[in-house]
Amino acid sequence: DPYSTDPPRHPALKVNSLKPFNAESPTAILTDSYITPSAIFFKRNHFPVPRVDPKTYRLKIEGLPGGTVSLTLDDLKSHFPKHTVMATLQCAGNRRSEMNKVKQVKGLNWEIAAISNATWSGAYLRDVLYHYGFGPELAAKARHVQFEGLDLDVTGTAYGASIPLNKAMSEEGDVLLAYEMNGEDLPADHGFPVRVIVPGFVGARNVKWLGKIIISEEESQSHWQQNDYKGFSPGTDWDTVDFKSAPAIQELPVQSAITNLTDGSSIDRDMENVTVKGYSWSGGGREVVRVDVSLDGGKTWHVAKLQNSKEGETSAPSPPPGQAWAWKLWEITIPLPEGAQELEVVCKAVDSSYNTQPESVAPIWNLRGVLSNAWHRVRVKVK
Ligand code: MTE
Ligand code: MO
Repeated sequence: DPYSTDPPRHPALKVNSLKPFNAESPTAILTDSYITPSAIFFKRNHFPVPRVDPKTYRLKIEGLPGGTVSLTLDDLKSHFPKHTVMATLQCAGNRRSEMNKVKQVKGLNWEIAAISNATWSGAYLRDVLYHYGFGPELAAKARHVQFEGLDLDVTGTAYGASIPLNKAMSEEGDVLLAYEMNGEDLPADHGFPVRVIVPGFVGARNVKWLGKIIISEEESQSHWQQNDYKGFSPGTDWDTVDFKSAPAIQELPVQSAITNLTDGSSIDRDMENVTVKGYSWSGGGREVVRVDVSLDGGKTWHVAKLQNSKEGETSAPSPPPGQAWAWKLWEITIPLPEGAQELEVVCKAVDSSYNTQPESVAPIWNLRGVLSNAWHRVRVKVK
């Protein structure tokens, strides 16, 4: 069994598939902490977890003027300043289950918790590339930075992805070669010893167990860059889809969901107020500036209170524009409408570009069930 060396996992995780291991965070406690503890951070693996010996680990970089570079873990830790970035990761398929209710899609049936928030520490990718000779000549020619994992499919092909060169080299991009998560060595499930963190980008580009970096004119030719993780029209089906016709998903659209109420549950009629809690986040470093909550399916709205820092801390100042990498948790207490038999609780977020979430799932349905970010709706009975 190639999975026999997978690490132990926290029993509270909501398992979606065991081999490979895919699990979402337990929704009820997801938003209890602003920084998700690593043990309950969602996990998305395509293959068995490669067990990497940190002593013999080498990170190779191809495409630099001086030829291939090979770094040890110690080189990465001792030659480059250590930076810490707080960033939310979200899988492209988060909330796919809602698309499945419209019409069957292909993929893991994620509910709302294929998203989590952590601090990541390591060297800036740009520092490393400049150190090994990245210069104007290469900048004029290269367009992409490819990443390959040390995890392999049955044919021996590595998990791979790429990002645009300008994201990798930008001073505002904050792309990290991370060796720590929440102040400790990366856990095996999250990429030990090194993963790339591409803040504001879809989870799939945050390659774990990083073995190789390639600076190139071409995007990664991997399955996950070319034939997966792309969005299509609701009218496109598996007979007509042309994966070449759509760009790879990189930045994700604005998102929010309700975490403390579940569909079909009930609340006590004698309660004066209803408290609603959840998370909100947008891709590309766009800051969530507002979350609207409704108890009547969207007829009337209330503005939730946003939290952008650790429990017990006063609210953190907004990051510079375009660098809001971490989610905002939100909460609101609303008087229970008199005589209501049922509530349709809804949330929607607005980001700093005034993008907001679509009202319903059907018009954004796509065959892979990605980019599922319609208003989140939860029906609750009043008893
Ligand atoms: N990197 C490697 N090497 N192998 C993988 O299977 N999965 C990707 C990405 N990086 C993956 C990978 C996907 S689709 C997601 S959503 C994130 O890792 C999940 O990161 P996490 O498991 O740390 O939450
Ligand atoms: Mo993902």
